[in-house]
Amino acid sequence: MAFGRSSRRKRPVDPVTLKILVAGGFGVGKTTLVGAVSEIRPLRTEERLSEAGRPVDDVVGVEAKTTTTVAMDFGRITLREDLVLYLFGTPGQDRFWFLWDELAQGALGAVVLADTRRLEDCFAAVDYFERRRIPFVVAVNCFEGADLFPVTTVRAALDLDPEVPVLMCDARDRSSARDVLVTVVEHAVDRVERPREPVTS
Ligand SMILES: Nc1nc2c(ncn2[C@@H]2O[C@H](COP(=O)(O)OP(=O)(O)OP(=O)(O)O)[C@@H](O)[C@H]2O)c(=O)[nH]1
Ligand SMILES: [Mg+2]
Repeated sequence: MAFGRSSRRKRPVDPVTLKILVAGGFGVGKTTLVGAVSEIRPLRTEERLSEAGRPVDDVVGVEAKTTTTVAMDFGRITLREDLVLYLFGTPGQDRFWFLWDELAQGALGAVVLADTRRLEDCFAAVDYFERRRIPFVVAVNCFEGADLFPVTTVRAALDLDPEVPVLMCDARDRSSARDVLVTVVEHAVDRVERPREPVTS
């Protein structure tokens, strides 16, 4: 892109704002990721996991977890002076599925966080974005003690289309989480520029 003389002068720009969803199964690190990258104090809607909730809250693999998201997480990150992302973390538990359509409205793209110890927990999120044609990337949150499978294995297990990016991340680490978000934006922009062939039934 050619920059004219006027564009070299420093002046405030109105940034483009994009909405990105951070989705995935229960306890996979969605709230953690939004909190790690957000430059504003993230809005959280955490409730304590109670004994009463044990039968419905499957905490296998995340036994240390004491709270769960009941509505959404919200955060913001400025990727560039002219590009700001609004991040919406979904609740992970099935009983909050009714909130997803509301949260997904207007989203440019999504991150599906996955934990290789419970990979099947992200099937529903992958399905959801595939059906609605919302571009998404799969980010494997590398918990300690979890087997590190190669990207090709994760891709095959989730039966992903070849163009869906899969990457490893640490949801607690700001730069790692930021890399995931950059990948989503790049992938979504790529999809807008090169739309897929319509599915024939
Ligand atoms: N070891 C390790 N722990 C993590 C990582 N990411 C998150 N955690 C921990 O895992 C637990 C779950 O994290 P959350 O961010 O609450 O998960 P969530 O996906 O928002 O959970 P729900 O909203 O209940 O579905 C917390 O105790 C985090 O501290 C990680 O990369 N490594
Ligand atoms: Mg959460």
